[in-house]
Amino acid sequence: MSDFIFNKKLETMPRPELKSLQLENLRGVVKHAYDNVPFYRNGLDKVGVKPSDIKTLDDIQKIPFTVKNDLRDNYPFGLMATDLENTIELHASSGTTGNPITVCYTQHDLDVWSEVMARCLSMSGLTSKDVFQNPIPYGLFTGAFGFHYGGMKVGALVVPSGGGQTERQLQLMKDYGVTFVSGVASYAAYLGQKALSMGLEPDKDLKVRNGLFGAEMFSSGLKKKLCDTWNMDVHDIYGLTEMCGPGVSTDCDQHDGLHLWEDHFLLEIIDPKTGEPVGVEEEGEMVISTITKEGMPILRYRTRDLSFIYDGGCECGRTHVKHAPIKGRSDDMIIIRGTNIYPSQIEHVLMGNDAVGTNYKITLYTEGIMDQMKVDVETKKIISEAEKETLAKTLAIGIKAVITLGPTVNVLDPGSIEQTTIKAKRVEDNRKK
Ligand code: DLL
Repeated sequence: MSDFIFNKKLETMPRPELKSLQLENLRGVVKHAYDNVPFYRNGLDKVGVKPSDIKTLDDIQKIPFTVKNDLRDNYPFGLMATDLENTIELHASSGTTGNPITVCYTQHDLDVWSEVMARCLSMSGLTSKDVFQNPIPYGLFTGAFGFHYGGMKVGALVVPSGGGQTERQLQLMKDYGVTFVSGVASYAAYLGQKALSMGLEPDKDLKVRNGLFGAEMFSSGLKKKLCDTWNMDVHDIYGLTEMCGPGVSTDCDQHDGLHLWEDHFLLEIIDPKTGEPVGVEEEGEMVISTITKEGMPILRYRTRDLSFIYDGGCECGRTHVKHAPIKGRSDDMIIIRGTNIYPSQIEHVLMGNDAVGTNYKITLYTEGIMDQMKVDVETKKIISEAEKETLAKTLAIGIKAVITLGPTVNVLDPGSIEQTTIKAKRVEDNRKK
């Protein structure tokens, strides 16, 4: 397995040097935001903090948090720190409620994005020898462009196949001898399932041996299923529109935590209830600051994503901090009959079963006065009705053991649950409010 370090100097920089570079960048970005963005100037003035008060990395705690609504309230360009004239690309998240989160990049921002993506892709095995298919819709969503720029920087042959047309994607993969695939985790799973239904055996008929996926809940069970179906090494990439898009962190060949690029981002973990920092290895909400962004710097962004920071170094030689794979979003938590549940707990049970495919859906509904949960799940291969019944019982027991609540489980044939091309909608809440 290749684990080429794209930027050896910066990725393996001794920690004291890395921390001093991080502080220099933090001080620079706070001044840039204060001087150019009224939202940050007013926020800092309100708490009586001047950019010159940021003397240590811990001083970041003096800066107020930024939340999603701040971006929505300042839609579309109110948080820009440069003139639009200096920006050359715009991206936005889908924004199912309210204004879409919109970000603009200067040439410098695109250079940084390409650099961090090149690091993530190299860490996942991409080299200039690879044929790299990028099956993500090219558009406002950051996904496709981030991977594309990073792939070009590594020098791989990038196939910008875009979203959808799954059969064609597989045909191109075969024709071009594709060796590396990217994408949204659930779509990668769907590609594998579709290949099987077309009579293709991805592990034998295709040359894909490495994949880098993310953008949504990505449990270890789903990772394992992807590895097995494709006979490939699977890496996890994290990122969000507010920071740059994909490229904030990725796991190295140790597959034990994601390295976050500390020369460009600063990660804190807080207790989501109190806003206070939690200790190393303690789970909480990720708060991230961009520390080299020119166009739209974001300070202390409350991501709502739950994770924890690892203690200690990494065998791979990279010195940048590692965080655990995202457990879920604090706002993903379902409260049903007084029980708090994360969808990832259910995904974990489903993906741990060999007969189960990769697609599922959780529906919450009200029956009489009781809230209920239904889990629809596809099998990997077509099985008999009797086998489906047995599997449904096994899964219901497994789920109950984890969440203490027994859902109705419906086991369905492969391809029965609707597949979307960007992010999968895993939970539908139809409860009477
Ligand atoms: O999803 C950027 C991206 C594209 C990341 C492609 C990776 C690959 P947004 O649409 O703004 O940006 O959504 C960001 O998606 O706050 C997380 O809740 C979730 N997310 C992203 N990556 C992961 C991951 C892109 N690896 C939101 N594991 C984030 C779990 C993830 N959740």
